[in-house]
Order: sequence, then structure tokens, then C-alpha cells
Amino acid sequence: MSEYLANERRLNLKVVYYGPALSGKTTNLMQLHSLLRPQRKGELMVLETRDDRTLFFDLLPIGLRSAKGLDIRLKLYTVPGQVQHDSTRKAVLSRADAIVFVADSVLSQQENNAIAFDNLADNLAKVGMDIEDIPLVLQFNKRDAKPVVPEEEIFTRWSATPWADVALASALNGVGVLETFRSVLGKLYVSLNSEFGLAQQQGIDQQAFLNGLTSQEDKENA
Ligand SMILES: Nc1nc2c(ncn2[C@@H]2O[C@H](COP(=O)(O)OP(=O)(O)OP(=O)(O)O)[C@@H](O)[C@H]2O)c(=O)[nH]1
Ligand SMILES: [Mg+2]
Repeated sequence: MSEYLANERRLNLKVVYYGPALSGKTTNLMQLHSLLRPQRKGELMVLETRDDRTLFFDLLPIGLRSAKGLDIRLKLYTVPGQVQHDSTRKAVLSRADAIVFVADSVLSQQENNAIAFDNLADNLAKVGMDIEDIPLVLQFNKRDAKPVVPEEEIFTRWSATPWADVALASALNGVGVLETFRSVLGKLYVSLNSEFGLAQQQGIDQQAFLNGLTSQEDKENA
């Protein structure tokens, strides 16, 4: 749930990267951290890991100050995908404003994707949210791996759902990571705009929101 602190003119937002174990949630955040401009982002915090598996969560703060002085602070979180860390997943999920579900494209992982998606719906319900209401983007990661579930199958499976605009990615290679992030921000903007009048009252249109939060490292100076 977004938190608007009127006195400080600050809007705190939370985006959670959810999904089965080893689907590439931490890798998405690592790539975003290296792609985004230093002025926009804070440090990537990897709280606890064992063998590179997330045990608690990762956190990447991103910021945007509008021309009219609204300070938008976005925190990106990952959850631990391993089944046994369900209470941590639920805690991280609480008060989320938007979700990226990172599915694993590898054929053998399709059942794990389905279990994790059901787990997301259950945990959202437990923290008082409805999966159909929250801005959510589905990313099929590891498109570079083999064998993977075919694109046509993915699009057919999800076409009649609210999450039809599936993002394809190879996070390890930085492919599709920013696109996924922009896609979820686009959905988040729509819900924030209706709640806070971002365009009318704050002068932040969707383009400014997206560009402000995703401006990239200047390659020439990198
Ligand atoms: N081939 C391939 N491997 C990937 C890709 N993205 C991530 N990986 C690899 O998959 C493994 C797991 O990635 P993580 O980002 O740690 O996965 P996670 O979802 O954070 O896993 P948990 O923290 O256990 O839930 C690592 O070895 C990554 O390098 C990808 O796009 N392609
Ligand atoms: Mg992780």
C-alpha cells in the first residue's frame, strides 16, 4: 500500500519481485542496479544468502523528485523463492504496491512456477490484497536456457488473463530487465494516478514517471 507523507511531500512505494526458487529475482535487481543512473538509485542491499540463495530479501532503493517537489521513493524487494521461507515471503509482500512475478522458462520448472503463482495469490489474500487488483507483470526469465517453454505457449496460456502482456527476459544477460520494470511501473502509475492525481496535482505524467525512475547510466561516461 503506498504511503503518502503529506508534510514531507514524499510518496513511498514498494515493488516486490516474487517467484519460485532460482528463477532469477535477485539477478533482475542486480541488473537494474548496474543499468540505472547513480543519481537515481541507492545501494543494492543483499541481506542474507546461503549459496547465493536469498534467505531474507534483497532491497534496491530508487528515487525521483518531481519538478513540483514531490519526492517519490521506490523500494524494490525480492522474496526468497525456496518453499520453506513462506513466512518471510508473506512479510515482504505486505503493503506491496506492485509485483513482478519472475517465472523460470525452463521446461522442468513449469510446475514450480504454478505452485509459486498460487502461493502468491494465497499470500496476497492473507495480507488483504487481491491478485486481480494489484499491478502485476509476469516475466518469463531464462529465455537463453534450453529447453524452454515456447513463446506461443506462454502467450496462449496467459492471453485471457489480466497478465497477458508477459515480458520475456534473460536477466543474466540483462535482456528484458528494464522492459519488465517499465511495464510494472506503467501499471503502478495508472493506480497511483487515480489515487493521488499524479498528473493533475503533481505534474507527473506517465512518461515522466517512467523516464524519471528508469533513466540509464550514461554509457559514454560509464
Ligand atoms: N541461463 C540463465 N540463468 C539465469 C538467468 N537469470 C538468472 N540465472 C541464474 O539462475 C540462478 C539463480 O538466480 P537468482 O537470481 O539467484 O535466483 P532467485 O530467484 O533470486 O533465487 P532465490 O533467492 O533462491 O529465490 C543463478 O545461477 C543465476 O545466474 C537467465 O536469464 N538465464
Ligand atoms: Mg534471490
